[in-house]
Amino acid sequence: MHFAELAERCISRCRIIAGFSETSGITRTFLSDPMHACHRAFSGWMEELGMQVRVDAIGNLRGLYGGGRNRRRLLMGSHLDTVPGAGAYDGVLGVCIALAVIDAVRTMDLPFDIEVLAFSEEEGVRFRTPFLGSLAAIGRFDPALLNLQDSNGRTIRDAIMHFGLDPARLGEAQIDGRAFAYLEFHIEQGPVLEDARERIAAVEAIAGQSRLELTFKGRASHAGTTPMHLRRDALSAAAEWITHVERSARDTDGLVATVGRLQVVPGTGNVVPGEVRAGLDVRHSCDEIRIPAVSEICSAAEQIASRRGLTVAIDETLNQSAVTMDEHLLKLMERAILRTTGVARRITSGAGHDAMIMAEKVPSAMMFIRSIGGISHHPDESVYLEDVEEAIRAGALFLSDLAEQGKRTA
Ligand code: HGY
Ligand code: MN
Ligand code: MN
Repeated sequence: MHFAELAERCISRCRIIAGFSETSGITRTFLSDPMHACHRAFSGWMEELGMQVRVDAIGNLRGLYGGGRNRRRLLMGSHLDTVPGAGAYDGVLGVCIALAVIDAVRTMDLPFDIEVLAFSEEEGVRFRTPFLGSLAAIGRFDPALLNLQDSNGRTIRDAIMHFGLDPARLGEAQIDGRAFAYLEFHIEQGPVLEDARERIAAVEAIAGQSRLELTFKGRASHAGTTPMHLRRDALSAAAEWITHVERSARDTDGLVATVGRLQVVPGTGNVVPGEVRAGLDVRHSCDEIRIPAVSEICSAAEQIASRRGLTVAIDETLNQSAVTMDEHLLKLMERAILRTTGVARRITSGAGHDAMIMAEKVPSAMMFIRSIGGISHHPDESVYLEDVEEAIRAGALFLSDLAEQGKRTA
């Protein structure tokens, strides 16, 4: 099949998967029911390639190409879960391109097997903890997480069992010493390639990220009878703090900070809010800037709360260091991209990816595909067919170079 046809098939498959959703838009969270249909579709496409397919205990869908001879393994993959109101390409396109690249190299005599991992949970939406799939794949899934509850009071353990999987077998999800590299294709989710009018790029680093839950506690009271000077308004405190967060990020070069989730209790118009739960997301490519920025933002929350007679509880749910991709694989990736498009750019990812987790265990590389308008985490997220075609072409070149190297060093 030509690269153009493979690219067309990738995009039509992303549209099919987009239809498996918990909502009228695109929302597919960790081990939700639509994930079954998603698995059925991808299992069929993997089986068409002669892959052995299984679902591990954390719900990663895994296809093994060329397996059975106990050879070294190239891992490729991305995630199948989405944010609420997502686009059709974040994560899913990466799994589709991985299968398309395998299809493109089927006639090659590869000296290694390929395992495609379609991760069950990268966004961290349902249980507010990201990367559950890739953490289990590298053996860093903390069993204590099994007791985390979602907004309906269901635990991760419940979700795993409800999906028909066995939490006692989480250890089997771990990759073994046969894995020698991990490759992830992903949309850029930002404006850099669009601005440079380039199609694909090699990712050299992924920004570190902190995620925290802050709970401002004041006192709920009657909106009509409580004078302003006697209030302990949790939402006014949070609002003052949120403007501080924005100012602090604007004043720090390269820092992004977002309060994307706010829960107001009791959340009705005629009651002064007694409690506010806020989700904070802070990122920077340099940990030495991100970590002090997080502590400054947290002390600001404490000062604002105490000045207003409130308390604030702060729970850090993620402190993920910035990660650089493997230099050797990066050079190979640049070569493949240069031979495909004539230009080869290195780019830092502001978005987090499973590659930053896999890189703890195995040399990892990422290829970005241009996001039209830089739009992502939005229904208007889209890609150009020609860019997907170039990504598959460059991916096939990357694999053939990797194979050549493998034969030389065998
Ligand atoms: O939020 C992120 O960085 C990614 O989309 N999970
Ligand atoms: Mn995402
Ligand atoms: Mn993603």
